[in-house]
Amino acid sequence: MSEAGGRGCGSPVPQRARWSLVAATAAFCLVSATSVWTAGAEPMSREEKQKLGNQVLEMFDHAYGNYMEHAYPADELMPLTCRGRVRGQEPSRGDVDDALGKFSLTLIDSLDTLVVLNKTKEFEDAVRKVLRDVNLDNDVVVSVFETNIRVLGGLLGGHSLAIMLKEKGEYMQWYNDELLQVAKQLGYKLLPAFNTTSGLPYPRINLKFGIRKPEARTGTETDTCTACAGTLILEFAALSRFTGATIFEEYARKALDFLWEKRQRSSNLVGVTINIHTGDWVRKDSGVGAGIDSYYEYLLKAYVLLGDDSFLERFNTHYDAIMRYISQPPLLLDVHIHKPMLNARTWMDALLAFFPGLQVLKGDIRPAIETHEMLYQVIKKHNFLPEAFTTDFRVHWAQHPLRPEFAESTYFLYKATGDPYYLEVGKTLIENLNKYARVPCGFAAMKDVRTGSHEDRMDSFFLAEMFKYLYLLFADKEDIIFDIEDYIFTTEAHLLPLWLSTTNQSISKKNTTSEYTELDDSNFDWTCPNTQILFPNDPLYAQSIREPLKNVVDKSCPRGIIRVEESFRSGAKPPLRARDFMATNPEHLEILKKMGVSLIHLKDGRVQLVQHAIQAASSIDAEDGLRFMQEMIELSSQQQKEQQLPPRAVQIVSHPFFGRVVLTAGPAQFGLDLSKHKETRGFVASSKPYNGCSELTNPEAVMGKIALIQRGQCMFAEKARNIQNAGAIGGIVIDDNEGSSSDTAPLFQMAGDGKDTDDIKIPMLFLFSKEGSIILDAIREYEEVEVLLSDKAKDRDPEMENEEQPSSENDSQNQSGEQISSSSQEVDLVDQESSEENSLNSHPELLSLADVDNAASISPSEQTSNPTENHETTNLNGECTDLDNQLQEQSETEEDSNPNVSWGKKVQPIDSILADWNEDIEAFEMMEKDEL
Ligand code: DMJ
Repeated sequence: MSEAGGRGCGSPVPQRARWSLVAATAAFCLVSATSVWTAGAEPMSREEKQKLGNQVLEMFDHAYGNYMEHAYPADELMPLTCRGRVRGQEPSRGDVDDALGKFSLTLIDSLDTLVVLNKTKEFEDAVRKVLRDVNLDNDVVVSVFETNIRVLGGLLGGHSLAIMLKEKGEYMQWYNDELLQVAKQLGYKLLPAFNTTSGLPYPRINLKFGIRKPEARTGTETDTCTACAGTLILEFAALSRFTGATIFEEYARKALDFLWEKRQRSSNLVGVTINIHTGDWVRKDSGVGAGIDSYYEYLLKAYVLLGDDSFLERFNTHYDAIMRYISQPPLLLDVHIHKPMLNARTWMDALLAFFPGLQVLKGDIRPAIETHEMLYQVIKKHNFLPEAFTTDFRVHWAQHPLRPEFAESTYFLYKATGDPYYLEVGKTLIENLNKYARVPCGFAAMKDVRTGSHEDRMDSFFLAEMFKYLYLLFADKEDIIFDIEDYIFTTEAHLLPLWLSTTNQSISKKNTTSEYTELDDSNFDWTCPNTQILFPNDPLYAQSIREPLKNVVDKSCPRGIIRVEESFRSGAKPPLRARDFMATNPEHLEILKKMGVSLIHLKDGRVQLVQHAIQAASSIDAEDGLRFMQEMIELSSQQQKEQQLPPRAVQIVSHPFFGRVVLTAGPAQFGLDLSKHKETRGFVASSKPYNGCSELTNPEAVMGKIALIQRGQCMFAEKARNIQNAGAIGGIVIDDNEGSSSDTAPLFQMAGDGKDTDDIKIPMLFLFSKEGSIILDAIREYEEVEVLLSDKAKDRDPEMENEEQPSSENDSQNQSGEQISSSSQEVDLVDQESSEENSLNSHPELLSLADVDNAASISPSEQTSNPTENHETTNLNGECTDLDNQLQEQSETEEDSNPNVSWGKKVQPIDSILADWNEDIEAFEMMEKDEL
């Protein structure tokens, strides 16, 4: 972002860097705004900034130190079990593991962070370790994308700063481009991935055997993600320019050229996945988050680094399309590339949080401020950005692997606006990390932001990016030993020097195509953005943009997206909404018929809906039917979700954990409901027999405690009754399946025994074996281990450390007095896990759409409301207004800006509707299959 800005607007600029300064100086010019800041959020004192900077350093030491002590030379630290994650030795987590190549990933990814954080001595040691220990010739299949951004990028970032330090004359005097040589070896190892006719790389490669050979175990893939193929140019070009070996830059350029060729020509958008042989779009949904994000980032940054106009022209063309279709400030919503007016989903993913930072680089500050503010409010609600959240800001996917994108955008916005508000945002990020993610052995990813439970994982990008951006946010120029403005950040926040643009330029010259001269560049700004325009003499500019959004999350009404039914506008009767539908209402049945939807009563009492568009009374009715079906699917899945109990948390509160380790636990459909009652706290004790399937032989040991029981051999309810009879105040069932973990297996609810379970009064939770063994190990080491069973991890402020621990005796008296009244029942069945089918059966009024043969005819053509929604929508002041009024107001502006919006009225031949639907269906099914 601020790269190149050090030269500043108006300083002599080499010809090649014409726009790179524009992009970069959007931020640089604005940086100067920091010094004239006079109003808005309270300015932060230098002392406070230094204090926060020091806190970041301490946190980095905690993360890096634990990795080096307990995990190195493994790729990553497992912070809960305090050991290294070695691929093959842990249960596979699927694609996530493709980043791990047995090449000490975290060490390499951390190299340039060490220099940014002023840890030059540690950097010197780390470089020596890389040169001594890292082996790139492992028989492992790795992701080309991840290896490029994290390992090649890490080596090049390390090299860039090593030569900078050497030149300064104090450190790294022995350095002789060794990291660059390792980078070059790695570059050559990745090249076979490009052996496709399209030039798009295979997504994976075997580091030792390459691709396609039988030993390689890879090379049969046909698809890759757009970001995977389009995020190579910075590292590959840097490698070429550092070494003079042009082949790397050539290959990366070819892949980018191909993607550009394949953009959807009418929308200028790209899909999420592409066939690497045919170039067909496999997933036709398009956004700025997962699967596409860094493709856009690299087009703009390739221009900044390489000064090649074609990259800027491509970026601007895409940016224009993004702002036209995807940007719905403050939201960024995926659309279909071939029908960009139609939203492809009703949720956003966390990766898009990088986009405001990229908008700063482009110089488009207003939407950056808006989206960032919306994201910040989601964070304030959930402490972290959940992996995905809905348009009405509910959690869609609850994990958070300590992603740095939001910190990145915060840093860039601070550089651009100088608004101390962004320093306060950074302070909140630091506090939340320490409060909720810090564990005794590093920082653990959040398994579920709602419960505060952890995953045994600390990804390398946490060290590569998070600490860099947070440190830089609070640092003044003199706090960094080099000029950060002379470098560009890769997508993994590795630093590449801008002087590369004038080095070994032969490749760009050779490949210059003429196509781009035909593009209309009238909307391009070739000059340095003027802060007077971006911040029209108003130091409160950023605040004035944030102000209307300040309650957008809290006060949001479920968002019924306003691509509104034409019938509302015309005064005609609104079409039937899924949420209003009643199978007993004859008028509704009549409407269904008109829409081509038939209703089938299944034998088990459920109702199934099937749509045959061809049977609809008109194409408009068919479209209404289509939307109705889509709404019904969402409603049904929403209801199913609501019936599933959310996961629970087991928090170890005794010394030395003090509440810092939170384990994800499965709930039980019987016993004390932790979401309604106070949490249960007590010391743990293993039951005898361990399976808890008969009367306990050690009631004195479990009395007043939380009993640990092994899964299996009898029903969960029976175990609960046995430990309850022995006086336990709660139970934790630990999976008997060795090595199982909530990281790799879906959590489930413990079902009852099919009989009345009201007699079970104590809370019961389930832990997979790995999580369970954290408690068992703790008992071995510390004997007395106290845990808290709850629906959400409780504050683990230092008070927890000082808090007087309630005695287990007292607990037991309270609990047993109030809650225990047991009557044991004998059953001789095996454990039953609840399933979706169970919940559907027990709620026969639910519609089952799972096996609708024409579920296919259900298209994500329009964003729908959630089932609890009233006729309300959200305005940006955060107030709920009556939909009818709002629609009136909106209709004019929408129609002005968006002529296609009245699609309900368009008369389209049924064949073409069907053809379109089929496309939607494919895209929809794909999305369902491989979301993120
Ligand atoms: C990082 O590895 C990179 O930023 C990448 O582009 C996508 N996101 C992860 C961290 O979230």
